[in-house]
Amino acid sequence: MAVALVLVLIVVGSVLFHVLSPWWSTPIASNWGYIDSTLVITFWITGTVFSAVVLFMAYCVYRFRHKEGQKANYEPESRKLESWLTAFTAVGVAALLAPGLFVWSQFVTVPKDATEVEVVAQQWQWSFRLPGVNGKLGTSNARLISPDNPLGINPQDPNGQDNVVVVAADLHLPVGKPVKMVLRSIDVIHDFYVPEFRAKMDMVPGMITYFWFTPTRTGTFEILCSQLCGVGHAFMRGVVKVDTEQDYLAWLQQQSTFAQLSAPAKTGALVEPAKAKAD
Ligand SMILES: [Cu+2]
Repeated sequence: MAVALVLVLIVVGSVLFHVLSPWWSTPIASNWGYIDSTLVITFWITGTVFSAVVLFMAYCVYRFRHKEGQKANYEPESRKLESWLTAFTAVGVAALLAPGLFVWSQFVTVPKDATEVEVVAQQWQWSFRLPGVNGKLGTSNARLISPDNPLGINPQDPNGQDNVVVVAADLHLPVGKPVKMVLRSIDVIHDFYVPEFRAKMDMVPGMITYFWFTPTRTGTFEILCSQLCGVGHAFMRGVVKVDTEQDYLAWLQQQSTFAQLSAPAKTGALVEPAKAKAD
């Protein structure tokens, strides 16, 4: 009797903890409401099955408790019961997986008007690269990384010259515009994660991974690394600021391009006035 009661209390406690818990998702700031819906569906299915199984256990513990002179039937096989359990489990697992597959297909199908933004991870900081006027990021290679070229941008590629380089500083994005996040790592596996965007993706050395999203509200959001990447992992934090179009352009004006960053070192000359920084 006591065991059955404990099992019932575990179910009631778990459901109450879920409903009353203060630890819930941060308010969403992207178009990925579908990811929240998928999580809610998963909670409903796993919660229902968990409650049903544990309550059934409690019922059995109580109903078939030890009684003097009572002997259990031995029934090793039940085709009917096995068919039911197989069908029920198959439907449950399909219902858990199917919504995720739909969301995943949208997550990696980038809209044509999305702007590419590159994120480069390294132990233990975040850097970013934005395209110039032609909207293209130049090619890059980890072998080209040097103190003057921290992201390894190919100096021979004309598309790379006007790329905006932001090393170990905040990333700004304009609100309401789709962005394709192109992810690279230059040492170990990291993972770009902004909880409010409901989006995360591993960054693997030697590979370029990506996802897309549209920021839906302005604000300051924290970037976390979601892969244990060494002793500084916990301090690998960054900031994304989602700005109005006007604020975003003002910020962009103050950033340096790859050509500006590499020119003084090569020629010893100042950058051209037309390309000079606003400050
Ligand atoms: Cu990391």
